[in-house]
Amino acid sequence: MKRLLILGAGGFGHMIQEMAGLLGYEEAVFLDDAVKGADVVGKCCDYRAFVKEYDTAVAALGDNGMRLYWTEKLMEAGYYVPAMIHPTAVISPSAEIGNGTFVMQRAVVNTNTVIEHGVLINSGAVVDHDSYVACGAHVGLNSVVKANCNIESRRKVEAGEVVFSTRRKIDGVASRDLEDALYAFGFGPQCSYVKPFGEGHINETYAVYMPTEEGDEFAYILQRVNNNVFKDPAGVMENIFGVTEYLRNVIREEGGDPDRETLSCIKTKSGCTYFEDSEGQPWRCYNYIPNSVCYQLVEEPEQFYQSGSSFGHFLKQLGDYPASSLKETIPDFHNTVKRFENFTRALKRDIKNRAAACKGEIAFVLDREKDCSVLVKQQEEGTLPLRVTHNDTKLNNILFDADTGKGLCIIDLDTIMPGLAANDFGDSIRFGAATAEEDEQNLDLMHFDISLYELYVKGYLEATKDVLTPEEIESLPWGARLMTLECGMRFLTDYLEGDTYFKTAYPEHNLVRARTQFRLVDEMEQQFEKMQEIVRNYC
Ligand code: ADP
Ligand code: GN1
Ligand code: MG
Repeated sequence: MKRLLILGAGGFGHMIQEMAGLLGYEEAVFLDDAVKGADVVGKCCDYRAFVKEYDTAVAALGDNGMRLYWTEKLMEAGYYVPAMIHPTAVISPSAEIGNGTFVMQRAVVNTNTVIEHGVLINSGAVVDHDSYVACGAHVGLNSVVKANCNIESRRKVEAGEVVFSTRRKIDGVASRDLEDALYAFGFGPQCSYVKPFGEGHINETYAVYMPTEEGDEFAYILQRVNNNVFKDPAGVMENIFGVTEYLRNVIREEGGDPDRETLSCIKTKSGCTYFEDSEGQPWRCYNYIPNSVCYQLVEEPEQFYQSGSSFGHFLKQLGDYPASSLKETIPDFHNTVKRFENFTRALKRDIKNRAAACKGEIAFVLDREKDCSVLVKQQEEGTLPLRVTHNDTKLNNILFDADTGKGLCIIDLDTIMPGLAANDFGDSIRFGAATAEEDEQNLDLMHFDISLYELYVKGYLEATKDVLTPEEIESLPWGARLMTLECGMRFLTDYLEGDTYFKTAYPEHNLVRARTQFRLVDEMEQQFEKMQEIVRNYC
């Protein structure tokens, strides 16, 4: 026979007695210190004496402290102390309800919510998803505990009250905007900590760590997109969502792993491709690709071959992507002629009076005005076709597989736009076929490494020689010269304009960067025939 011993014979105790009948108990009697009656079989302090006769017991006491105290006593004494859930209550299968907790008529406990022991969820109350109700709490009649709330032990949520989720302090969060972004993408309630990540010159990148059973795990990349540079963040995100969704299918057809071989973008909880913070700045989010490495400088020559192969493969994968659907996220991004014009305008204005400090660098650029139009002209004349290109093919925009060392995933897709293959090729050479980092101050350490150039050519042409036209192949060495000149010119322009575009760490930073680029251009010019010969050897 199913029997229940109920501690507390007050009004609430009698509700539980009624509920016991609905739940199939054939007998339900009370222990109470004050109330007498036929079904009051003893005082609360006699509870141990009944454990054989009534192996199941609950503490139906309205006072939160008393209910919790007696619930724990009953458990200690060896009673089975069930959760009492009214048949009209709705409990998510993923919710957890503790021992001796009461869930009354028409209460709702939603997905992933945890209710501890000795709690009372009263009639009509709603505890929404991912909330936590600690032991001995009382969620009152018709009250609402919204998603992601934390109700403390023994707290009384009044009848009809609405409890809103309060934000936790997340380690590493120093600004309200970062916190808002974490909550917008749904990481707020669980996130362990965040920290700055990456070495890009434009956006702000954070690593987001989430708890797992094995400890904290780097799970997401959260980025504040620089809307001084990208004026149409919705367009940027539309491009990235479009391209990555397309690439997933291509990769699947190739037998690859779409979760590792392209970026996986995450929408905000309200379904947007990015979140706009209180200052109007856009934030977006990707899954972190685990077991991947990113390099600032070629460490093993093989990496640069891999890089050529990956960027070449990327161009091919997007061969049939509808280029006209892409938004031009930065107009004239690699129009070297326009970049030259911007440079001369900045020079004329010289708003920071810095021109006097960089006469040699200025002359270097002015001497090369003619070069700036070499590729632009061929594109305008139709000799070089526009393709879907990446436009920022630095070595640190590829992730390598940590186990195999092979190129794994092309990242940083903000500048995916119609462009020239030579520019993608050239930007990789500019950054990777160099013996020092872009901002090396000692120019004696900065050289163009033609053997690295050759490795890249090999990897790139192995992947693309069957799709590129002979004119495009011929244009590749010019791409290297001009992307390097253009980048140096952009750094110098920004120096003259007072460092408004690229992030800088010290006042001469952009000038230092411009100098390394011009050193590379100079060496490429000297070895240009050899560069052309190498390309011809691999096609
Ligand atoms: P930026 O525009 O600042 O260059 P990136 O998108 O290139 O920003 O990201 C900065 C760095 O973060 C990259 O160089 C890479 O190390 C890392 N990174 C970015 N996205 C991912 C990802 N999905 N998985 C792993 N690492 C990533
Ligand atoms: C910028 O964002 P990041 O660091 O990958 C710049 C590139 C430059 C590069 C120079 C949108 O790239 O064009 O070549 O710095 N990106 C943008 O290191 O301007
Ligand atoms: Mg980058």
